[in-house]
Amino acid sequence: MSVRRGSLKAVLAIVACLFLAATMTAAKDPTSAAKYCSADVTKQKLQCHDTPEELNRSLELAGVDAGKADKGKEGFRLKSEASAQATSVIGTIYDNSGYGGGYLNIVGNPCWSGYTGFIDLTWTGWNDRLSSFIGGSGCRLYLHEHSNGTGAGYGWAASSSWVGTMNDRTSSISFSP
Ligand SMILES: [Ca+2]
Repeated sequence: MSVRRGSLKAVLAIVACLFLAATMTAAKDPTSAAKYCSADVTKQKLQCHDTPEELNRSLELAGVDAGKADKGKEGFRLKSEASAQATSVIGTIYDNSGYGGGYLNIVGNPCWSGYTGFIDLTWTGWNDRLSSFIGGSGCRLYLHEHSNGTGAGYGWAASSSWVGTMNDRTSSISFSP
């Protein structure tokens, strides 16, 4: 009996160690998992994947033309959208400068038809994270320090390989033609 208890304790100790190790690894690099994301501002829907290929495959399954979705530089359309105002990628924000690292495709109404847009980054996991961005679908971007479109700002710009003082500080973004 005591042998069994001893081995049970050992197993519990190993499980505890593994859990601790996993927690510590996650704390070191919170962005290591699911680096490639897409957020639809019209539906408040977010999806993230470990590789760009997985993200594109998932978008394809959802009816998105993934052929043009790579890096999100130009708008792709949701085939399932029956309305004239199909959503497309209105901007892509990147973890690193020079459009490097993980990225978030922001999907919304295209700006070339006169629409303006806004995204609060706090629900996407991309708060205080972006270092560069590229606009899409005729959109220029304006970065805000706070989630409600206030605080310090940067823009308007169609793209920026380095956002300077707004690096890792952006909490919401406005979109405009
Ligand atoms: Ca960053």
